[in-house]
Amino acid sequence: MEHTGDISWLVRRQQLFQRAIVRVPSENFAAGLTTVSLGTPDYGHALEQHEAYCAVLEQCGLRLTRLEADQRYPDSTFVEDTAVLTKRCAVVTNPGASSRAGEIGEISKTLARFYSELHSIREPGTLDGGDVCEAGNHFFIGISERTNDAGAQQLAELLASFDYTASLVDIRDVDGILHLKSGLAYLSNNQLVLVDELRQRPEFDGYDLIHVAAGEEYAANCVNINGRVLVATGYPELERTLRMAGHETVALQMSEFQKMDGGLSCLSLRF
Ligand code: CIR
Repeated sequence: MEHTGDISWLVRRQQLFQRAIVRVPSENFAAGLTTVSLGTPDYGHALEQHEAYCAVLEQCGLRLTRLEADQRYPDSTFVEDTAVLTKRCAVVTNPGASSRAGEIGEISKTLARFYSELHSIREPGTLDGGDVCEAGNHFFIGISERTNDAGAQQLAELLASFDYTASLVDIRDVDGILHLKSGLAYLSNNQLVLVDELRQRPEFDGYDLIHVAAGEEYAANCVNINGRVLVATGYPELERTLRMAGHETVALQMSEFQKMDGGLSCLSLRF
């Protein structure tokens, strides 16, 4: 087939991503929430790193919807937390941090352009997209400081109505991870990347597990986009392991987002 730049035929065959929504960091990005003590992010560097991230998404074949920076919500560049996107439906979340609740307004409007099946998580449920790990037709939903039981149950029921399965993974006793996907990623072909503290969990039995070495935990939040695995720069063990498992990797500088508890997946909504 002649290459025209249109990859929709490939998407249909391989269930790949066509689009992503991103939001430029706002000038007051450093005023967002964080649990780590890695210093104050530099806004200029954050913009550069965000731009490099967007460029890689485009190189992976995605068409981007770039939302403007929104000063009202310093964490709003972490768009992943505001929705869960699947091939069959989209679910707007109810973010667990009150300072982030208003982020869903513009995301809902944006998603309405692309999805006819658009649903929402409602009070008393709270849910952050960072707690939802899609693994083919199955979804792992983390119960965390942000996602409560009610939110996780609502999502599991919504997903079931679209013929997806889900299992809940309580991570409230796992140190050092804000969201489930801070320590877990699904790549493809039954492969899960995960930090040591999650490796004994029965929920992951039956998957091929790729372990993240001690000291490289931040890199567990990697993303497979149309056959390329994006990983944070500076974690050579994981990159080597991924390559040995047959993956092409692309390393991206994430230092400024890491200072605000954000990883690679958090910066986009892919669909
Ligand atoms: C927050 O605490 O909500 C942001 N500073 C970081 C969110 C990271 N999002 C993610 O892991 N999905």
